[in-house]
Amino acid sequence: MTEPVGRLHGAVRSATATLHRTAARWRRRPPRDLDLGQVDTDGFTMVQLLDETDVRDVRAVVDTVIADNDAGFFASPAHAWGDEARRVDQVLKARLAGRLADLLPGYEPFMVAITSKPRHSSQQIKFHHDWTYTDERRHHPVFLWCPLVDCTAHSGALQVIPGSHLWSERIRPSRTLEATEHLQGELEPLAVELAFRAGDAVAFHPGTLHGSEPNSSPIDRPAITIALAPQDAQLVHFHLDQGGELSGFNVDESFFTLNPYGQPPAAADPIAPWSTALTEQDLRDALHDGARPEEAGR
Ligand SMILES: O=C(O)CCC(=O)C(=O)O
Repeated sequence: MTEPVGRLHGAVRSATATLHRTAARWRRRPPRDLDLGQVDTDGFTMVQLLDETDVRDVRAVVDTVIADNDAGFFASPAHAWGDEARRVDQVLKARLAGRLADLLPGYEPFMVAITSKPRHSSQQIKFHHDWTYTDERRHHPVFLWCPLVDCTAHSGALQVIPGSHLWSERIRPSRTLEATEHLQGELEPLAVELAFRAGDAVAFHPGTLHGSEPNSSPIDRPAITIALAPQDAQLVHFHLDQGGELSGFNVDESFFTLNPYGQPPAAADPIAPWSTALTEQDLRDALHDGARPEEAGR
């Protein structure tokens, strides 16, 4: 077995073990402390992020935005970048600063986003990665997806694919067609369904594949995503254009709420990409090499 494939099998075995451990733990609330080691090995972990007062205050801010947006799925800044997305980002960063500093000392939130899936929404969010936000050869961000109501897969809770952050070290740029677009049938059986109480969060590596099912419940499912990076990490953005050219830029945190979503910055310091962009073939290779559920003993 080659070294990367061995590493992949190891990650899948470790994630499977975590799955069994975590499944038992989900009957209780997850811990208030974040197990960063588990994010490194398995790509995700659960954490009790917000208390009841936090949930109420965050919900009040989120409701001002989603009240006017009753589409089957609404994400800010992805569907509504600009001043409103920036306001929400700034207000929630300020409101949650204390809790985030306790949870992840040495990290700084660089984006707070809203994802809302109303009741009886048939909208599925296909499995995908998030972008590359820092030089992951040195350090990586941590994402926190936190629903503001209790939810399960049936009501649109996020699902993750354990260990998938280790499938490739290539850059994940903004692009027109996700590398995962044609692989949904292979990815879905690998996903873990998570159950959340309002204020619980899944902390994950942005390279961990994730998605969500329709919200078949009679209850709206508002959620926030908080992206944090080590304080000394330079934020970056990569874009793959229609011609297949990959460009890289140094950006600051305002880029993620103000810039038109998925577009390269109009003016920013260019940087040289340290790899080519992740491809569908990379993911097919990883799936072939050992991420199949039967090989993980599931
Ligand atoms: O909130 C959801 O249902 C999906 C969120 C998501 O996948 C994302 O923000 O990348």
